[in-house]
Amino acid sequence: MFCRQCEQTQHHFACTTVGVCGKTSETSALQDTLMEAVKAVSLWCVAARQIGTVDPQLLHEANKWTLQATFSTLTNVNFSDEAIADYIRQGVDLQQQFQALGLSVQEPQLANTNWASIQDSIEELEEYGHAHSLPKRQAAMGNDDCFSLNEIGTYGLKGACAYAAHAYQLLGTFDEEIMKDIHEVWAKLASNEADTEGLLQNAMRVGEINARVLALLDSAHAEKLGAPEPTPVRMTATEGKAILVSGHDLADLEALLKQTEGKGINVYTHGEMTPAHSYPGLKKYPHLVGNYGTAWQNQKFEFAGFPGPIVVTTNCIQIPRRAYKERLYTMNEVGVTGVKHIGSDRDFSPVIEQALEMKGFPKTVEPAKYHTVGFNHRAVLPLAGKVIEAVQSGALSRIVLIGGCDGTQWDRNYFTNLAEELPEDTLILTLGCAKNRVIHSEKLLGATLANGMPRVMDMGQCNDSYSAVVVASELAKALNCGINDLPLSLALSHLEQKAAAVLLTLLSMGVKNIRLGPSLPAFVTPNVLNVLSQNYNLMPTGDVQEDVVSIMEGK
Ligand code: FS2
Ligand code: SF4
Repeated sequence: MFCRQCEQTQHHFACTTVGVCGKTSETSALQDTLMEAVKAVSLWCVAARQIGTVDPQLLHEANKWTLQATFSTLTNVNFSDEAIADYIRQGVDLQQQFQALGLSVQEPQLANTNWASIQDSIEELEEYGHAHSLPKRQAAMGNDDCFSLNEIGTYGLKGACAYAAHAYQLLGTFDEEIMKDIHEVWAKLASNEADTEGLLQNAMRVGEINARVLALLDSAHAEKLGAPEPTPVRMTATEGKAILVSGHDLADLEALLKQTEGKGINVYTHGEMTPAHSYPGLKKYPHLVGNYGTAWQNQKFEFAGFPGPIVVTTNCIQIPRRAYKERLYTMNEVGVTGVKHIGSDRDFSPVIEQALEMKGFPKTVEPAKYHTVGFNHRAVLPLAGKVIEAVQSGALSRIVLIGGCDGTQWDRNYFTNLAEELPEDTLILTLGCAKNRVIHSEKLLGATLANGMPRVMDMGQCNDSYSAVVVASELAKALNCGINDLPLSLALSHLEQKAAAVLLTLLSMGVKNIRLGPSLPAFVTPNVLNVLSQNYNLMPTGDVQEDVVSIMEGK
């Protein structure tokens, strides 16, 4: 195997024997095969749209499959060989339906791969992946810098597909323009052509596509569940039977809340699900009692200690311990061999039954602890006047956005230390799992600015990154300046491919001076990094004290 798609990759080089995430060489090879199938189907979709007369149902199925199959290959999503092989088989079926239309495609060799001959045996599907592993594709391109640009586009587009899959979950429909663009970019990434300029533009196009996907997701959330509003979330246990929900998918949580109504079961959020409490359509359920635990990387201990079943709707899942495997349920693109999977009908009966059989929490923890979520752009923008006044009067020196992923590495403490060392007249916005590096800080708990505004405002899941884009753009408009002239600094903690998509979105908007850490991606070559530093002043996180000084100087 050779996988380096995430920040935790072995020795910051690549996972070559087994993934740091637990992914086996077999699963990795199957995922390589699946990604080749995604590119092949994308080539057919591009050709089909060009003639414009293809059965809309076939395109709908291809859209859905593209997003879900791609999402299954993100870090910490699917460890089940059977599930990955099923996605490949569905892709073969789609490819055959397109082939039957007699279209002509851009990369005939890939699009016409005779998958049908290998699809019956999982070993052969795996063999195909080994034969098309990353080093082999890199050698075929023959230019490491171009391949690095291809990987940047690939991982960013994986993230964008995951966000688009979330939007589909909520809306049940696709934005055809977005899907057309996604398929065109996959088709471009299918090529071995060492086209530096084209691949760089392609990476920026991924960022631009992802901006539209995030906007769609943002409006889908608000349309279905109401505009998020600042809401204190109980972070301690309440006596009674319990179900824990992790991942990002709010439609799944809503379905579970409906099915558990009046059953005497309390529902808790975990990890990226915490911001769910800010949506009127979810917080109206009194049995959504609070949040349990912290970020995804602590799940092996936290899930083991939870006295009820656990549902993981999307990333990030870890290969479970025996201590809770029997009461773990996956959904959507998530999969682990031997773990029960809730189907697309969202029938939570087995989860509810198991929760009723278990004891739940023996008593309510007092005094309770709370954390406020819900500073979505809809809640922050009304404060813009106050923020601008504070900036102009000198009461607020700088806004620092700390966003992205969390993970196990000790050096992610950088983000906690940064937040704690920033002067007291700075406003800290958090987004994604990275919030966990800030919200548990005793030093920052309850801190306010001189004008009474909270010093730390959490804007939501990484899925809500659009909020940061809106707030920055609107503040720039109000102050009549460019985004890079705002008293705003960004520190991004990256791990997986959704973070790559968000980073490309910010770069495609021309945002400069982003600090990226705790280490730089293994797939960025020194030459490509030079280009990104020259064009965007993208820089690695460094020494906290020195970074605080630079940030406060606007560098
Ligand atoms: Fe966190 Fe993991 Fe949200 Fe990432 S739950 S690191 O995949 O998607 O952020
Ligand atoms: Fe390694 Fe990350 Fe790939 Fe898992 S997803 S195998 S940790 S690089």
